Amino acid sequence: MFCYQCQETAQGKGCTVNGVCGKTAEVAALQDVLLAVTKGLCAVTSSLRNEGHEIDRATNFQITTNLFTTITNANFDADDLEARIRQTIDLRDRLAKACTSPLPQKAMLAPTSRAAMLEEAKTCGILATKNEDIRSLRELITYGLKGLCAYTKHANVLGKYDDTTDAFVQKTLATLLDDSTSVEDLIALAMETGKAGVATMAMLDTANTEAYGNPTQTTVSLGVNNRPGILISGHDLKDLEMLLSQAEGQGVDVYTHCEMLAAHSYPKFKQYSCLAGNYGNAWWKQKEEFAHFNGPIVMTTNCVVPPSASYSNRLFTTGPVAVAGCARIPEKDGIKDFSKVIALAKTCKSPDALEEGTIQGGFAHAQTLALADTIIAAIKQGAIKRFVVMAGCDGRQKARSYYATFAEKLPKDTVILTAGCAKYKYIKMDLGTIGGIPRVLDAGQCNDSYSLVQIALALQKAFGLKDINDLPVVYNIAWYEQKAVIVLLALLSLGVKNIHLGPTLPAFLSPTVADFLVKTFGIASITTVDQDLALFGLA
Ligand code: FSO
Ligand code: SF4
Repeated sequence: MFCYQCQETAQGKGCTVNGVCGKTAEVAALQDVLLAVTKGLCAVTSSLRNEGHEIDRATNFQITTNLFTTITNANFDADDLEARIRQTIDLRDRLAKACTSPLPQKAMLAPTSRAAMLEEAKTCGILATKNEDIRSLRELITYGLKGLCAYTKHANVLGKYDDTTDAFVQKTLATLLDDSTSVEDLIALAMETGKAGVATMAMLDTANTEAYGNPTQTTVSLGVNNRPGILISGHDLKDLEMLLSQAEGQGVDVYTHCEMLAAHSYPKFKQYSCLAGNYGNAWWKQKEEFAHFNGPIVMTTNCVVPPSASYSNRLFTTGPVAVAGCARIPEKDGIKDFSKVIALAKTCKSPDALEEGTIQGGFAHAQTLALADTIIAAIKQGAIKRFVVMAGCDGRQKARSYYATFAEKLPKDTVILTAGCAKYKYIKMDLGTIGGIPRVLDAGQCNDSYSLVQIALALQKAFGLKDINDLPVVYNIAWYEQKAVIVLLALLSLGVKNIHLGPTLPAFLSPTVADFLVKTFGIASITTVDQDLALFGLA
């Protein structure tokens, strides 16, 4: 196997035996094949569009979900992946019958058995591209599209679609099969991917806020009650809504985990009395923390970690997530039935308390902009000197303690803007307030980084600045998996410069591609907390 799509890749180079994430070589190979046959399907859909045919939404959704399935920490189930490969080949072959243009040979891989799939993986993985710059750009684009597809899927289940972006995603994936595409063309495609990422995050923001209202400032409990509980994790708000509506009045509480924390701030979810607090910390602590939860756990998206025996019989997966041996919640006509989860919860002890106290959330664009007058006045008076965007992901590596120390050492006249699970490094610290405004403004999930852009654009307008980079904002972003890649490409497409990225730069950037990003956008890696504070003028 070879995989280097996430920040925790082995030795900062690539996982070659087993994934640091827990992915086996077999699962890695099947993910490579799934990606390859999905690109083939995209070559067919793109040719059909060129020939004037329409592609139906079920096909777009299959492609979107396939990409989401191969994201880090989503799918560890070889049988599920094999089934998806078969479905994709069937769909491709059915559609290809109507296609009159010649299709590249690489688009038509057709392994028919598990063994043939594993054999095929040897020819269609990352290292099949020999030129390291082409490989680097192909992977940068692929990872950006994986992140984009994750956000598309969330919007789709809430009834929002963007056929233009779906067509772009498919044409781009098909282009990645074409060996005549130059480095320059691929760089342009990476930038286009960023633009498509902005459109997708805007669509998801509309989907979420139309369905559940605009998040408002909210205090979330970290403690537990004495009723049995269900823990729900991942990013899928539609799954949460279905679970809450089915669990209400059943004598059980529903707790959020990791990225699902953001749900507490939506008006619609506040109406459910069974929605209790947030349990635990960022995804990478789940093995230790889920053992103490005592009740069922539902993973709606990444990040799932292969479970230990102490709770694997309480772990349920759904959507793109799958773990071999764990129960799955299927979907039928848009509905998911959580009755087995609720029934199991009723037989379980209430959760063991991990911590007490509360945290604050809900500072997506509408809530933060409702405070715009106070914020602008504080900037003018010098009470707020700088905003520091610390969005992104958390992870296992010890080097990430940098972000806790960085947040702690920031001058008291700075405000942290955050989104994503990166916040777990500092959201529980008491960093105080400025004129009543918390010094950590949490916009929500990683996709809600879109809110941070909206806030920056509103401040740019309020201060009459020509360039978004003239704002008193610094970007110190932590990345882990591929949703962070689309957020990064989206920020670049909006012209944001000098983003610092850590704890390490992506292994998939070749020296030439890294150099391009450094020279064009001023991207830099982190150093030490003190050096970086000095560099940002925050010492
Ligand atoms: Fe975190 Fe995982 Fe939201 Fe990621 S839970 S790491 S960037 O999936 O998507 O922030
Ligand atoms: Fe390794 Fe990350 Fe790939 Fe898992 S997702 S195999 S940890 S690079």
